[in-house]
Amino acid sequence: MAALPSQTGRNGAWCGMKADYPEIVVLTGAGVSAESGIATFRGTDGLWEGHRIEDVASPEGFDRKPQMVHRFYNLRRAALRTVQPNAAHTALARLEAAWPGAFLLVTQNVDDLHERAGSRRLIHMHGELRKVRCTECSATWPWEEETSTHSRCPCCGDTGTVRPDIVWFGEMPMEMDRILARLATCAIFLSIGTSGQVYPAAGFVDLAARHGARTIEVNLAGTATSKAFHERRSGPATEAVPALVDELLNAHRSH
Ligand code: BJW
Repeated sequence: MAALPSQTGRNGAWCGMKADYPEIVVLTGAGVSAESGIATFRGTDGLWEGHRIEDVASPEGFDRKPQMVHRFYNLRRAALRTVQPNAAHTALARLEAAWPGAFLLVTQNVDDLHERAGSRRLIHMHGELRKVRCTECSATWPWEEETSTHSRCPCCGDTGTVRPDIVWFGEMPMEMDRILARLATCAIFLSIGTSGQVYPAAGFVDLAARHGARTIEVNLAGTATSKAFHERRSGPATEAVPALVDELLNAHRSH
């Protein structure tokens, strides 16, 4: 296994230490939940759970066939109840709890496995399966039941229908200002289980590196953005992430 960043960085004893308490930003994608049994997006057949991704993950797809999109997300919301966080989710929660510096977990995932593992400082940049948004007033609501074209916003009554609180293609991801600010100040940027094919998340590594962060990718395979990282760890997230977290915490303790 490659050693943790030991090169002298522009700001500290080991690259990745901009301050006394180095700040970490972690980006996760579908690969972190794959071993919990949630399908990733980009398989070899170009279909995602039997659907073309643009049919179920775009505002145009929802306008064309709202009932189909509701059904698709209802199934995924129900499936969430059958899965559990895995060792990668747990390790990231452990890192957050033990790390003395600032920490932010940015997930592209719409499942709630990070929260269930104990993560608290996180942003769901592509939304959440267990929430809906009113098409009228944009209020968001926790939602456990099935949704349909007949579901109504609790505050708009008869006028407001609901849609999944999910960021579809062409829509602005959530909390971008906060994410960009943290990418500019972090000392360590970890990217775990994402193919690097969807922007703006795929561009985070460049932003973090440009601001001086040490960047590390964890993935089963090479990705569209692998070359942009200082370091790569190959392997399943349930093995590679706990090992990396141990290294980070040990490196910190020995300072
Ligand atoms: C493992 C593993 C294991 C497996 N262990 N690893 C042309 C050029 C550039 C950009 C664009 C373009 N045309 C359009 C765009 C923009 C567009 C985009 O990026 N399109 C690309 C397809 C080209 N992006 C957008 O529209 C975004 N909005 C936007 O850009 O707004 C404008 C703007 C923003 C900011 C600043 C300025 C302007 C919105 C994107 C919304 C994405 N939504 C989705 C669906 C919603 C969620 C849902 O319904 O579930 O989000 S798409 C889908 O892809 C989902 C994911 O979050 C996202 C990323 O996928 P992810 O997580 O990387 O999964 P996979 O399957 O791709 O990869 C899994 C990885 O895990 C693989 O690498 C495996 O090897 C690995 N793995 N098992 C470790 N056990």
